[in-house]
Order: sequence, then structure tokens, then C-alpha cells
Amino acid sequence: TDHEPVPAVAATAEEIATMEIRGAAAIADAAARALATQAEAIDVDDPEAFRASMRAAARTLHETRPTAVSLPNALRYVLQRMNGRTVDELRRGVTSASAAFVDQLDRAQEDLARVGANRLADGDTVMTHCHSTDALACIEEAVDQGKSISAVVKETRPRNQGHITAEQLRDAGVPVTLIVDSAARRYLDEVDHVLVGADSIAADGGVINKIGTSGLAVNARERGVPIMTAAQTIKLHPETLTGHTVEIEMRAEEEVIDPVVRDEIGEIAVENPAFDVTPPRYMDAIVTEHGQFPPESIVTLMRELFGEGAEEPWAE
Ligand code: RUB
Repeated sequence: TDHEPVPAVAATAEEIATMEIRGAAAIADAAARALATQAEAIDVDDPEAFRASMRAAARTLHETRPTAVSLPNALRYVLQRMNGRTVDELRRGVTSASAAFVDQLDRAQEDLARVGANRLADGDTVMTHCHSTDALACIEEAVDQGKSISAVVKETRPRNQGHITAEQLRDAGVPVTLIVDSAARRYLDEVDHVLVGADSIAADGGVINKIGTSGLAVNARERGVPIMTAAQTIKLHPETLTGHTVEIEMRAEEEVIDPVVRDEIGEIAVENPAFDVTPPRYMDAIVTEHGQFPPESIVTLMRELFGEGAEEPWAE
């Protein structure tokens, strides 16, 4: 039908769902670019048909993964700027909004990196969890400033995003020690900071990030190690302003255990939540492109930036 997304957009949605494209910032970047691709590819004369096709593309992208709010925030940013009377005007609205969004993503990451780098001192060792481009930008900026930083990298089962982090830090000249997730508390005595990213941040200051972040935060507090989240403001979850909670994605059990091994074990349940919520009292700081915030006061920034509410311009 007219309302099918073009193949390139369906391909992007598939890449997000299968985690070839992953991490909140990369997902937002890909979604904004896909909307521009859809706008350029659809060949209709009727403005309403154009709008309907853009909404359908946005829905396809939206349905891929539920937890990173950067995805709906990206779709909302672009579709809210789809204004005009003719198809050409609408198309230009989408492509220029998409380009502006992608540009802002990059600039926000550079700006928050300078804030996060100020928390890191020459000679510090940082423990990481998962793979966050916002978090890594802080370490890379500190290194660019001439600070010597080392890293203890958690492998991050079941998908081992820690391997990506380890490689990127190695490329930045940071000495890396890779550990299994359950070794984290033992190594907390040897680190100066824990640094993580976020998929969503709730109005109460709760940080939604890769499963294991909340346990790491509790252990860091118990060991007296400061923990910060590097999260540009597209990670702020506007619906939580009105009391909604953030959906935690449950992924396939095959990511956890080989189906053959599972059959050998016998009748068991396997659960694979991809994210968890770190309560604000266990997080020392949220670092954004607008500066550093205690988690309890992030709601002020959220109201300022998303006070208009969370409409869904992709709804049918
Ligand atoms: C990725 C993850 C990352 C955040 C932030 O989970 O939890 O910490 O998305 O990443 P997954 P970034 O691998 O399941 O997508 O700072 O790059 O936006």
C-alpha cells in the first residue's frame, strides 16, 4: 500500500530490532536519517498521502525497541517540523529537520563530553558498563585534554557490548582491563569513577540503562566510588512527567542460553530483561550538554525542554 515504508526504512528498522544499530544515540541518529530517506523516496502528489506515509514510516521505526526514548524523541522532533501546504514543502521540512537533529546529536555529545571530562582527573581509572557513546565521549575528551585515564571494562552479558567499549578505548590510547560482570565489585576498590550512559531518564531522576547498571550503582555507593551518567537531553523521557513508567525491553532467551543446552537442562524459565532502573539516590550526577545535574533536579531541565508534553505525531 501507499503506507508501507520504503525498503531502506524497513531495513533500518530491522537493523535497530536486531541490534546491528544499537545504543540510544545511534538509534536516534538512524531513525532521523531514515525519515529523511522516506521523505526523499516517496513519490506522491497529495500532501495528505505524503503525511500518512511519513507517519507509517515513523511507526515502523518506533515499534523496533521500546526503552530508549531517544527514538520517539527523534521521530517527534522531525515530524513536528513537517509543515507546509505542498509535498515539496513537507519534504523539505522533514529533510532539514532530520539534518538539524543529527547535527544537534553530535554537538550535544561534544558539549557534554567537556562537562564529563572535568569530573575526571589525570591518573584516574574509570569503570564502564555496556557501550555508551555519550560516556566514551567524556573519557576521550579527558584524554584529548592530556589526562592519563585507564579503564576497567565490564563485558556486559549477554551481548558483550563491553567488547565494543574496550576496542574504542584502546583506539583512544586508554589502557583497558576487561572483566566479567560479576567481578565488578572486586574491582571497584581499584577505580575512581563509574561512568555509564542512559537509554532514558525519568522525571524522578531514575536512570534507565543496560541491565546490571543498578546493581553496579549500589555496589559503587557501598564502596564509596562516585558514579555518573553521561546522557544528552534526548534521553529525557517526557511521558514520565505525567507519571508514565519506562517500558523495559525483554529480549529473546536465545541471547542468554543456547537452545540445545537449554533443552538438556529441562523445564526452566529464562528471562532476559535488557535494561534496569537505577534509583536517583544511587546516582551522583547526570552529565548533559546543559551541564551537570543531581538526578533529583533533572526534572527542571525536562520541563524546560519537554514541557509541551509528549504528543505522538506518528499516530494513525
Ligand atoms: C545500550 C545502552 C547504552 C545507552 C547509551 O543498550 O544501554 O548505555 O544506550 O548509549 P543496547 P549512547 O546495546 O541494548 O542498545 O550513549 O551511545 O546513546
